[in-house]
Amino acid sequence: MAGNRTFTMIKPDAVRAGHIGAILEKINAAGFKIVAMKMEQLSPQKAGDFYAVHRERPFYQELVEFMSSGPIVAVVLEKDNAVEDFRKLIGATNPAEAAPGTIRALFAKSIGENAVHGADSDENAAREIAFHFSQLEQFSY
Ligand code: IDP
Ligand code: MG
Repeated sequence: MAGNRTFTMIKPDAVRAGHIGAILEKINAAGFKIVAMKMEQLSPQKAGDFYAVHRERPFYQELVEFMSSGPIVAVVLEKDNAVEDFRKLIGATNPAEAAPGTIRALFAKSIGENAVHGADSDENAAREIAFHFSQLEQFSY
């Protein structure tokens, strides 16, 4: 039976560092199925819209500049309990606090340039998936 879905991005720091393959390998090894994927460079406008919930936070401008600074890889993942299990797989926002073996512990540079995004609820996952992918770009197999 199909599991539920979450949304991730491999962020510009990890793309620049050549970690796309290693991160996707960790994701597959943890039992997630890739059901949509694309590489793109977000405009500042699109990055700002994606992170609009953080508009009032002191790091918002820095976040928008960073997320539009180079290509990202947007990915939809399927697994039972996808959102919660993926947040466990990526670890804490700050890599200094991320559990050993998590994607951020392995690949993140700093609290801002932290290698991957992970949706934090089923509702946000659905919104973020629709933000990046049409129905035709999402697969079941
Ligand atoms: P999350 O990505 O673990 O869900 P959020 O609190 O939702 O963390 O923050 C969104 C993103 O904003 C983080 O992944 C990180 O790139 C950036 N960010 C969060 N806190 C800071 C900070 O204190 N300084 C700079 N960037 C930050
Ligand atoms: Mg978040």
